[in-house]
Amino acid sequence: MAFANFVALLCFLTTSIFTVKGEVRRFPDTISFGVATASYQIEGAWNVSDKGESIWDRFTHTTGLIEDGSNADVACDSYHQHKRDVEMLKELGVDYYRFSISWTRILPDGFSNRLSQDGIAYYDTLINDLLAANITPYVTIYHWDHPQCLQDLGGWANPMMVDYYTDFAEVAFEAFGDRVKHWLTFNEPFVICNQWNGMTAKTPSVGMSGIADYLCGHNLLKAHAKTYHLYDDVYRPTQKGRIGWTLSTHHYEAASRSPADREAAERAMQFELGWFGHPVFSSEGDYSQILKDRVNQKSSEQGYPRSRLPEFTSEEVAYLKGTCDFFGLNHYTTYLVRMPTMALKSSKAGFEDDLGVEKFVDPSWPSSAWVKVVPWGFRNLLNWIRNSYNSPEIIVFENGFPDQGDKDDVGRINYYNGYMNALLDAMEDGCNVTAYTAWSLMDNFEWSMGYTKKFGLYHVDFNDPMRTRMPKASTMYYKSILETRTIERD
Ligand code: PNW
Repeated sequence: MAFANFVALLCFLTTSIFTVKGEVRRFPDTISFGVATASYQIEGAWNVSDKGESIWDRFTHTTGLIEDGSNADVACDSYHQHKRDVEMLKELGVDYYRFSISWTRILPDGFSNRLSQDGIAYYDTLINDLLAANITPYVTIYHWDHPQCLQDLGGWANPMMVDYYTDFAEVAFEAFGDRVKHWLTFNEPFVICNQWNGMTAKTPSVGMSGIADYLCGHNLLKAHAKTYHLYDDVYRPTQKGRIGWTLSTHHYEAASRSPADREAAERAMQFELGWFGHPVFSSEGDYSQILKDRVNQKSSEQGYPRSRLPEFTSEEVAYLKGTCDFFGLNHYTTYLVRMPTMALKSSKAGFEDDLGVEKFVDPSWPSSAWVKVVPWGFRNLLNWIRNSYNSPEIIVFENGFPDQGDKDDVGRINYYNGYMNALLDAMEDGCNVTAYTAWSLMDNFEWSMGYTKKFGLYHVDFNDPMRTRMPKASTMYYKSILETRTIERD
């Protein structure tokens, strides 16, 4: 028997002997646990007091593109029910609560010349109540929703957004930074730019994939870096907090061991996670060579005078590098990837065409809506981040499972059981994960899917004017993990 086979057999035998289904596994004391929400998805009160109109207000009210024709005018009504939200967080026993600030609630006109005292008071109360309950606030400054008036000026394609965004962030640091020590500039830059400015008609979007998406990404990276440096230079010395962002990604696994399929999987990782990850977390900085080369080559084949991916100057590369105090990650599901047998040539610009790989799923994977349950993909992804970006501290800011909202949510329990076991596996592999966040505290407005899909640990009755919240089976499951800091091996 070849030595390699012998070692493989030995590994297999040791894992089979020492890993027993049902065995109790303990999380290290260094990890903390939380849950997350986002302002537009839960707050409601879309036009109370002096709140301004946001792009999602406009989109849900005017386009008819939300699956069930709904909107988040009331949603979970957390603007009025936030005391109950804090009670639920206490019941669950979380260490922290990740929520986001609505730009138009605190800056009704989009600009920082006029603040809404009511808007600020709302977040003040929430933050104070959390701290009184010994729950640490984690604040996302921007979770997909910005003022409609700034969209009318071009949204993220307008370079002035860098300043407008930084002004907004500064108001947040000034107003809440005495108590908030954990900041995220952006939730999921990839989704913001890829879906909104590129791909679909399902979200407030300008279309023009392959152009608008890269412009958005470029401006958003600069807005992030400018805000990071502002915090670092001006606020950190006195407020002493931490700041980063959270990147979403699928895990992309090569469909076979062939070099071509491996190349395809790596390219898919570089296009999704690496688009925003490489400029900030890699030792070289800038967009990855793979992204630059592909978009450059495609652009020239299509007759563009320059790459559709804008370039950073060397000063900008240096300015962007290292602008996160941790690696924030949102993850839900996995794709298999293979290299197409024939290189596709499209005359039309497009992100997927630039990427040029085939993505598919294994039909045997359990699934619900777009989420395929593939816990090992999460483990491999965490290791990909460790290997690609010098073992950063990783904080998982979202992970969760959609269903129809049943209180007996066995599918969600199975999902968390699998993914939290995979998390522990990755930590045992050497990944430095310091916190894990379940999406979401409660059922809420699921963007273009309206209320047709639910991710909550708590059930919300959307027919009840009080938006009564009730625990589900998964509430108790997550609570017991947090209490015991253990999980059963799946
Ligand atoms: C997240 N994907 O978005 C958002 O941050 C939440 O607001 C949202 O409610 C949650 O996921 C559930 O959908 C994502 O396809 C949407 O990989 C799609 C993907 C990832 C994140």
